[in-house]
Amino acid sequence: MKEKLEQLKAEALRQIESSDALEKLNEVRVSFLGKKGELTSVLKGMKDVAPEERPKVGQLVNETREQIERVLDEAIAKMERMAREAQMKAEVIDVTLPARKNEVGHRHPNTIAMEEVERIFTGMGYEVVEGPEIETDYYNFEALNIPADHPAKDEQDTFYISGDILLRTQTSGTQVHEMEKGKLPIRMIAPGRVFRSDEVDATHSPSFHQIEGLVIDRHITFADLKGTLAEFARELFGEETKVKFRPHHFNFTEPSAEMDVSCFKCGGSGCRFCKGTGWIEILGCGMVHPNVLRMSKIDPEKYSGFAFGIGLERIALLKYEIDDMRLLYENDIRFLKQF
Ligand code: 2NL
Repeated sequence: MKEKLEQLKAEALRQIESSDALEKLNEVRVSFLGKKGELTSVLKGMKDVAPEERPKVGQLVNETREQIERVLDEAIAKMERMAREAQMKAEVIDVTLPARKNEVGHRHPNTIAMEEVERIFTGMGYEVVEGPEIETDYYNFEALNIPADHPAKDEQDTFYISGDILLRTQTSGTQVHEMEKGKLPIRMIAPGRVFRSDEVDATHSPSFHQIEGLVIDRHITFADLKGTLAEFARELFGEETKVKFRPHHFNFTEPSAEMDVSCFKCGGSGCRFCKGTGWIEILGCGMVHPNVLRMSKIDPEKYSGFAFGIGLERIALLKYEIDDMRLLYENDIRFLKQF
């Protein structure tokens, strides 16, 4: 019996010794110490042992069990310690490595230009109002003195959604909504995306951005328009900037004009940038047509106003000397990073 136990112990220790994983050690525990294990079967053989020998043999069995258990526990503890050490080694952080750079993006050149224009006008006391990109024919055309069969509608032929619902071709609708509220005076700009059925080229896109402005109060004259837009041009392009107004036609304004600024590259002497003219066109403007005021329930005998429309992309292209509008929409990060 004693020999059998010695053998068992030796075999158990050998198996523990050669175990290279926690699961294997568990198997050893089950096969030697478990309910159906080797030691248990030795205990079952006690009935063949002489009664006076039994306490001694029992003690021996217990000692053997304790020894195997102790060795087993040590082996498990050692294995767990080694696993932990290996993990710590694998996860070691080299604090001397250079930090991973967090790439911070920046605003799109269109957004920079838009915010610059907004900054200038809010500085003059204007409110920034946003409106819907989907409008009815009334707000986009009718209310701006462009009747159903007017040729000006062809020029701005647009994307119709259904019936008289369309994608706005200008942000004027937002200003009409504001006039209809009946709260005067008005001093507002309406920035936003507009749509026109245009072919894509270096200066056209079916979707672009506009900033329109509207001022309505008593005694507003063309002098207010000139002073305001001249100040705007100086803030945007520099203190030296001169402005020039050329007569033009818009249905919604009378009189109407286009405003040029002196070329900020050559100062007006003529260069490649201004195509030798010394002037660069930047916006359309005029005194709000009495029909437009009347349709929005404003009495043209009591009130007058001026309005203007600026193509945002045009400003961004000029300011950043970009020669193709498509570059603004391709979103090539290498291009956009430059501004
Ligand atoms: C241009 C011309 C312009 C307006 C827009 C306007 C709006 C209302 C009443 C009267 Cl509610 N006028 N807007 C006036 C003149 C010119 O835009 O060439 N834009 C790029």
